[in-house]
Amino acid sequence: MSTPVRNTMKTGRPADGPRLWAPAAGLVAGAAGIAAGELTAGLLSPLVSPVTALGGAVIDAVPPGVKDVAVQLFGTADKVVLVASIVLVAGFLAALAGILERRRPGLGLALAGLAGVAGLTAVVTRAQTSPQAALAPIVAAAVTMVLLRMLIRRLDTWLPRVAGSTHSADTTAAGQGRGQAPLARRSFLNAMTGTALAAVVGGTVTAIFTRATAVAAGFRSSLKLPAPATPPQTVPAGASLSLPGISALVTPNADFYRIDTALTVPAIDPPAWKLKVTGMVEREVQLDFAELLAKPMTERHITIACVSNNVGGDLIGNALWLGWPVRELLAMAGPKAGADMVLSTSNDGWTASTPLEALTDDRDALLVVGMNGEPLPLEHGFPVRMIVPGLYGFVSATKWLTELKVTRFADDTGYWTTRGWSDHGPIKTQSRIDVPRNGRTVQAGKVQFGGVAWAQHRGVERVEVRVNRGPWQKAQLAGAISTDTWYQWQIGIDLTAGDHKVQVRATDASGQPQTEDKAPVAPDGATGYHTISVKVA
Ligand SMILES: Nc1nc2c(c(=O)[nH]1)N[C@H]1C(S)=C(S)[C@@H](COP(=O)(O)O)O[C@H]1N2
Ligand SMILES: [Mo]
Repeated sequence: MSTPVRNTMKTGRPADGPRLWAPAAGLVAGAAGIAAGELTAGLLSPLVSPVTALGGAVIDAVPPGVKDVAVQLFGTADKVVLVASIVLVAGFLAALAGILERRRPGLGLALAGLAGVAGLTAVVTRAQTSPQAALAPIVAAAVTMVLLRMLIRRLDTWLPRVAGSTHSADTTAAGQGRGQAPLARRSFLNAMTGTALAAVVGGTVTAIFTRATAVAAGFRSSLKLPAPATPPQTVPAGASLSLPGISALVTPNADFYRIDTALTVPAIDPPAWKLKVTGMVEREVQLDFAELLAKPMTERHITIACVSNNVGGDLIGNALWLGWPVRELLAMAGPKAGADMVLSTSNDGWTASTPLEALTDDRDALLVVGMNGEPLPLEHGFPVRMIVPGLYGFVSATKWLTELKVTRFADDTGYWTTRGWSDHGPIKTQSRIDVPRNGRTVQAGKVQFGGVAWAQHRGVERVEVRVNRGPWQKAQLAGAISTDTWYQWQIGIDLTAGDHKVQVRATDASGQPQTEDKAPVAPDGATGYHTISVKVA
């Protein structure tokens, strides 16, 4: 019993001999947490990770004067300096969390939680953010907290904590701890090694993952889109109705639905990109990115939709696409007689079968490089994708496009067709009620209903609404940008108190109304009327 007491007198508290273990535990826990968060972001939202979001937030917050000084001081290394500073601050906070957690269980966790909230705030306020991007800072904070708690608990077992600064009070506890010291020590050190290893492995995998994305993102942000060579498409003044809650006529990139089979967003450097036209052609043609950008571009609003869009669903969006008509490229190659399909291939191997005719007729099937005035976002197919008016995405909208093979439906099959979906995919006439939302309670009197309707490349002639299967009432149909886009519609209907079922249907320009028969999304698109319930109070 005398040894620990003597130690106490000589060197201070026995428990804090290796004072550095607590901050070290904080550091490895924080590193592993950040690695987990960055890896999550690498998988789900490569454009917005907690670290890059915090960096972006710092850049935005710094006054221009300071920015100039930083650029002058560090030159092009300014970003490296910024990331290094973030790592330093994070390291300091993690070490501090270790110390605090050792002092008082929960205190270090609170600090880690606060850092997580800061990361979350940075992530959700970035322009390129997405709902799934919010997961990364949450994962980072949660992993840090769990590991920190675990490590400090083991440290406490090995070297029991000392309350306050009085030495004698803890002698007994320290003595007890020393009884199990070798075991407890090994348990702590093993956990430290394991955590540090996880952090290194996670960090390395993330770095490999995100490097290519960062390069592609860099090319994208420095890309200057060519101006369209054809006159801009006019948007009629009446195309946008001023009904609160109705879908925007043009969907912002950040809100545009995303559907693909890519676990990670393919990262392509434009200088390395090539598009090949192969198969049943007079001559194979190759096009690189610079050549494509030099072609006369067309800019068109086109509403694309996913075949998996349920009636009333939101897997549909309207954007302004900038691109070169596919028919021009196919004309260079010269499709041979007998060909009836173009199998387009993505950089990641995904394929779509598009009727040759849809790519050679006068519709605006485009090799797209721009979306709503910006270079194509990475997740929407950067640097080049295909957009074809009137066809579901699975048979036309190939992202990260690399090859067009002119072929025959009899000889080749697209990715989803081999999995039970149709080989052709014209978009079915559909309509959707945006306001009021399903299940809402509204005031008795005139209730405003509104939404969107589409029959791409055919056009919508009429939209009607009915209440409780009563007579169809004609809605006001907004002017269209073109038949290739959706239309907004609106109608005011007098409703009395009670529960009401409200339905909408569209009729295309050929006079064909959409069918009431319900069909599932597979194999070629859902049918039926979008039906909502409203409670009138
Ligand atoms: N390379 C590739 N392109 C693809 C897909 C895919 O899985 N991989 N999915 C298609 C489907 S099913 C649809 S609906 C559209 C969606 O395009 P978006 O994500 O830009 O909205 O992309 C199409 N292009
Ligand atoms: Mo789709």
